[in-house]
Amino acid sequence: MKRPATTSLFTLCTLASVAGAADLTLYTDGDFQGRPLNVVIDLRQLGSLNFNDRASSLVIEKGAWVLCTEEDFGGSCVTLEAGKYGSLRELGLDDAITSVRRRDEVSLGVFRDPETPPPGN
Ligand SMILES: [Ca+2]
Repeated sequence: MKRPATTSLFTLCTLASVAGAADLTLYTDGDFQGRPLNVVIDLRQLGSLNFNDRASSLVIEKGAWVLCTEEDFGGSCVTLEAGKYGSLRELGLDDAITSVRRRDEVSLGVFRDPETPPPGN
């Protein structure tokens, strides 16, 4: 895909403006309405944030997130890529999300095959 050089400044500005923004935002109502919850780290219990079984729409800014119906990433889970999801009904997740985590482990400078057990075990 070709990208004109003139967009690079725009891209930089856009990146700067969203720096510190959430990677995942949950909304209590459909179409990004209601109370938002900004998520930047894995959350084992949305209930602790008064958000258990409440999310009805969401936006993923960065990465892919796994959304689960039970605590500790249990129950049935759905993985969503970056994008906007105005309704979670078709995914069977409307008012059902209880925990969320990133699909890909965030690692700083360490890359390993996911099939390889971590060293030291
Ligand atoms: Ca809801």
